[in-house]
Amino acid sequence: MTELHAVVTGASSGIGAATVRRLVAEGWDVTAVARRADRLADLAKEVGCATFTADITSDQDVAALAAELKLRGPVHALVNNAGGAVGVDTIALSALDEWTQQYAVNVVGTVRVTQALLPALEASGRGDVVIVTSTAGHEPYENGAGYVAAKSAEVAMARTLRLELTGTGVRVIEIAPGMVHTEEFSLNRFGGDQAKADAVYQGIEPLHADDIADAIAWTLTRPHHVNIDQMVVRPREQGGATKLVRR
Ligand code: 8X3
Repeated sequence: MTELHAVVTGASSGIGAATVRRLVAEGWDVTAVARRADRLADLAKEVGCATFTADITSDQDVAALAAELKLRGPVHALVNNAGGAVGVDTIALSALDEWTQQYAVNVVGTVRVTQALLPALEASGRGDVVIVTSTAGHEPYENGAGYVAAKSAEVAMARTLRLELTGTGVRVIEIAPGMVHTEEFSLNRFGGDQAKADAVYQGIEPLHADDIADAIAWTLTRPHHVNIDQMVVRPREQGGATKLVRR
């Protein structure tokens, strides 16, 4: 069998980069996609993946990605990981552009890339669409409703897509991580305030990007008649979105 080809978005750091490393280590041919070309170049040098620089909120970039991938052959897995949170205000005080931005990246961006790559995934004869959502899509919490809402929409999108693709040979797999300590997630949420970002992870062992890459790789490597619909992964000390036990 020819090598399996995976495309990973949001691959320049965090869960995306960890997933690229993990899939390459497991023998996949991987195309890493992100906005930051310099980080992609470093990752390519480190692990030997292919890269494509694209912003998933751009129709033009994603069309170019699909065209490039068409030349490279079939796509067996798309890992929709790009996304993130912005802002920690209440609904009453939150900025509308933060809502728009979070919806544009997490929801519409994921739909855009999925639409563009579906023909290649179906043509592969054994496609997988992985959607990295969040526990925020399953359980609301205060001071982050723009993210909670966007992730809830992504969860709904994954469930709908699975129904629509049943019978096509394409699996739809949702991975919903709880608290994962990555270099940038909380930093972006807190608008670049490193001290506030660091405080999120104090007194608890959070998940690490590798833990989620491990979950993604596991779901992708089940026999193809097995669809892991949804996997919720939390740190042990996070019993729920609003229940954290710190040391
Ligand atoms: C990230 C998890 O708890 O910050 O998706 O919403 S949380």
